[in-house]
Amino acid sequence: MKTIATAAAGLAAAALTLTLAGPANAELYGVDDANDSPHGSDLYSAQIDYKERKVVIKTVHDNLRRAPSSGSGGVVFLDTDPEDAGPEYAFVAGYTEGTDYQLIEVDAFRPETWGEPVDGNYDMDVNYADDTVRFEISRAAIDRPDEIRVAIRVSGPSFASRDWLGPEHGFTPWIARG
Ligand SMILES: [Ca+2]
Ligand SMILES: [Ca+2]
Ligand SMILES: [Ca+2]
Repeated sequence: MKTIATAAAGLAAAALTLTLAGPANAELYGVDDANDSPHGSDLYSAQIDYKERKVVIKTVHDNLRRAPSSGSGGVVFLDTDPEDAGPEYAFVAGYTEGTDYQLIEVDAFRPETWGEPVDGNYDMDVNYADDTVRFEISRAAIDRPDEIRVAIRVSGPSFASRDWLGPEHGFTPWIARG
């Protein structure tokens, strides 16, 4: 599984979906993003793996640094309910040393709609050597959806450094639970 995941991340194709054999039958979705931001947070690719009990998201960036002055951070929006327009949750995080992260309930992309922190298990790790960020969100924390889709926005300190995965407010296809 590790081999397949690594191969998926390395492909230059715009998007691909792999259905892995095995009892878990996990669906792993990988997508690349252009070198389209001048900032070190520039998103290069994302991989979403909806496992049986958790969602694992891994993002690859240009150059992540520990220094808070680099200002790198991002928001992973989770759409868990197709009946209700827009995302239901947002994982809001700083990617520099000493910054925090939080999974919150949202009604839309606009921060004015962002609500309370979620009561549940989630975690984030930044790897500065690999320039990657790994998110883990327990399925229970997001009300156990059958499918999810994800939109990701990263940025540095300035608005000009904002970089979306694909188009602005663009979601991945729906990804079924493994
Ligand atoms: Ca990018
Ligand atoms: Ca929704
Ligand atoms: Ca982009």
